[in-house]
Amino acid sequence: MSSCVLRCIECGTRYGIDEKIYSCRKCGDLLEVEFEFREFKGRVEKSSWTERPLSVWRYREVLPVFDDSKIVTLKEGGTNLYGCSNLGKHFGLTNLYVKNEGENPTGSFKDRGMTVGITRALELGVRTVICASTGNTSASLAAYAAKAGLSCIVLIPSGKIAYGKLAQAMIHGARVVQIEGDFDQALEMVLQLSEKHEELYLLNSINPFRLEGQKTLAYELWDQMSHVPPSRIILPVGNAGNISAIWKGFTELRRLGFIDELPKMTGIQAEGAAPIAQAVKQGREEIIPVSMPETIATAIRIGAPVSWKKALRAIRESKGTAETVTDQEILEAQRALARSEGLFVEPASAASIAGLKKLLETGELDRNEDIVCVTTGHGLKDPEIAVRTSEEPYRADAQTASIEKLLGLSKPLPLAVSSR
Ligand code: AN7
Repeated sequence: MSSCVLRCIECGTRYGIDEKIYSCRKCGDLLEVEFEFREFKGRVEKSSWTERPLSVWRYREVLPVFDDSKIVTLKEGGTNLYGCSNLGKHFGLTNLYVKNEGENPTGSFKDRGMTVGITRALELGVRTVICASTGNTSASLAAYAAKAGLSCIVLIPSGKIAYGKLAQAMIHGARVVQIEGDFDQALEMVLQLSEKHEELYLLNSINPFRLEGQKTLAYELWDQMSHVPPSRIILPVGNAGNISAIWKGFTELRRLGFIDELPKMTGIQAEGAAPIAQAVKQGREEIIPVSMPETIATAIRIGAPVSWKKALRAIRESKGTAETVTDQEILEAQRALARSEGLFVEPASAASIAGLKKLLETGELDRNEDIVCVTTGHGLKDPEIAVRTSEEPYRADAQTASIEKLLGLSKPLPLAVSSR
């Protein structure tokens, strides 16, 4: 590990890496981990990375962890990159890939951040971790806290969290608090609680160490694509940590001299919860929070994304864009991916595919681009939606004859007659 500091993204004030702070004391803006890359060069070798398994910790040298003995891992990262020629053909695309983050240990990309965040919690000597969540963050935090022997508190919006995620937080032993309010209110509360109570360590994506883990998606993609990053990355955006983290990963690869071209970061939001996409479309410097966010993709039902400034910078600096999609478009995309590629992703994740379709229709994408859609969470997180939006199962009594009749198998098959 090389030396690093925490740096305010707005006023540039630097803080020691061991300070337990979540925002700049001078201007209140977001912090990020900044590496001293000059002394890094020559020490980080592509070849030493390739000897290790594809995973978050393959990139150990660019992760801000100081004591290897404290690393808490459930073997996160190393998710597959699928060439999606069936769906690609359907859209008229030559190179479409899906990076399937649902393959992480708790079924979402959050695990990349939690392995680093929880390790950091151990290094700081805290006993209790806390987060607000639309579901996946709480599932991931609960699992990693369990592995680390820490106690865990999660605040979730009542009734608006997918069942699989709730089950995970509960079985891993988190203290789950359902609040009468939405995610944005829950986040506001954990921010206040962690400022007030020194013993709580906040692991939402405002915590820069979490984003350090999540940036490894960029490093992995670069490795999986023979060291040539795609021209565009499309991903769902909620609290906007992930798009910011992935962009940071790519800019670091450039600073390390490993790449020249950077991908266009393209964020997709649900129509009813799209403050960032609206700011991009309207060319505004700031977002206008959405007060009553609504979408079937509960993971991204967020009206006041904390990392909005990092995300807008990522989108603009990369010459990317942002788009909104309707719930209907999200569900159609979920089904299309499941039926053409065999990949079952949760609705929020399918927003990336729905966004791709929409950007092709509006002519904003070039059909020859190398496009990677990031699918952020597994479909089994939210089985209710899949059941509700699919054809009902047939019903039959337990008789072979009934099934033959039902499926039209009762007549003997006609003999094959050669047409030649
Ligand atoms: C499947 O779990 O915010 O833009 O509290 O679960 O980095 O917030 C989840 C977010 C995309 C958005 N896809 O990522 C939470 C939470 C899935 C998600 C996002 C989430 P960010």
